[in-house]
Amino acid sequence: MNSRYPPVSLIGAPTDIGAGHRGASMGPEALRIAGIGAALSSRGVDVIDRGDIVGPRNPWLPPVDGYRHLNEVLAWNRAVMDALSDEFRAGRLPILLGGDHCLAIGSLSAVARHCRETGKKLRVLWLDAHSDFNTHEVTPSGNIHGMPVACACGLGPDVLTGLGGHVPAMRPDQIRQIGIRSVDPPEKRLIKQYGLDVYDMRYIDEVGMKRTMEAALDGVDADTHLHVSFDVDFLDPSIAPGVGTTVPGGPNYREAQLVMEMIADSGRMGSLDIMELNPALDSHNRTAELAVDLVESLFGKSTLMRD
Ligand code: 4U7
Ligand code: MN
Ligand code: MN
Ligand code: MN
Repeated sequence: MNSRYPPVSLIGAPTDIGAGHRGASMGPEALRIAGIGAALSSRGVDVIDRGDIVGPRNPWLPPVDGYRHLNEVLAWNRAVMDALSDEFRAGRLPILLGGDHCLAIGSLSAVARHCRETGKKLRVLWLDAHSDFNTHEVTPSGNIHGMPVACACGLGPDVLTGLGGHVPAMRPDQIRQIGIRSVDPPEKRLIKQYGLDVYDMRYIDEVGMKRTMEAALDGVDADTHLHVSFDVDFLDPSIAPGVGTTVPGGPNYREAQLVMEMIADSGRMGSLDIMELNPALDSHNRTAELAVDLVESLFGKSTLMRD
């Protein structure tokens, strides 16, 4: 067994309850079929698949007061938060297999609570084409997968912002967003108001991925819990077509690999979300296979000859 990593638990959350397209509910199974469990075992990681969380079906209704499916989103996120909290208490590293990105409300709530309980510092790396900082007042869609970061910062309905028992769950300065290239205009104003640290694609183009990641990981030390929330639409759609909300101009394979390798080098990743994979829009499961390949890099598979 690879002693560099704590034992890992895979937790499936098969729902598209917060998304604007159906199909992310099939994400967990596609990641399993792409071999996520075996890939981790082959890295020497001790891994258990806990199976799938159960929650309400998707009634596919229009938004009410700027929220689509708020009650169902709450039920799923409660279950996600409880499942992750159990893993943290058992000293394990949970990997949440989404499912759409609204479920990060539950994972961020659990991670924040875990850090409060253990006194660890929290750093969230948000790998996404989108900032997910919308509120019910400004959302163009009502889809709650566009709101999890705002909820974590205390901006959203009380039932979601209070999920982990502390509002806000975290401060904006604990979050670094990477790969951003689609932000709605009022969302942009909120991000500036809250002072979120955003490494957008323009920044990455100008500065390069290496220096971007050095900046995003700056200050991460032995006392830090690093949570990685990986929205698969972070990747350029030419390599990752299997997502509902593609945005051109994302990181290519080598840039994405470098992101994962540098996170691995930090040695501090304590939890991971793999979100928004939509097998209904994929071809031959290649986006799932790419996600699994990148997870191997996150767990230390290196392209370096120097190590
Ligand atoms: B994802 C959007 F309007 N901003 O709020 C919205 F562009 O989890 C998209 O990052 C949100 O994939 C995308 O609906 C949410 C839209
Ligand atoms: Mn996204
Ligand atoms: Mn997202
Ligand atoms: Mn999406």
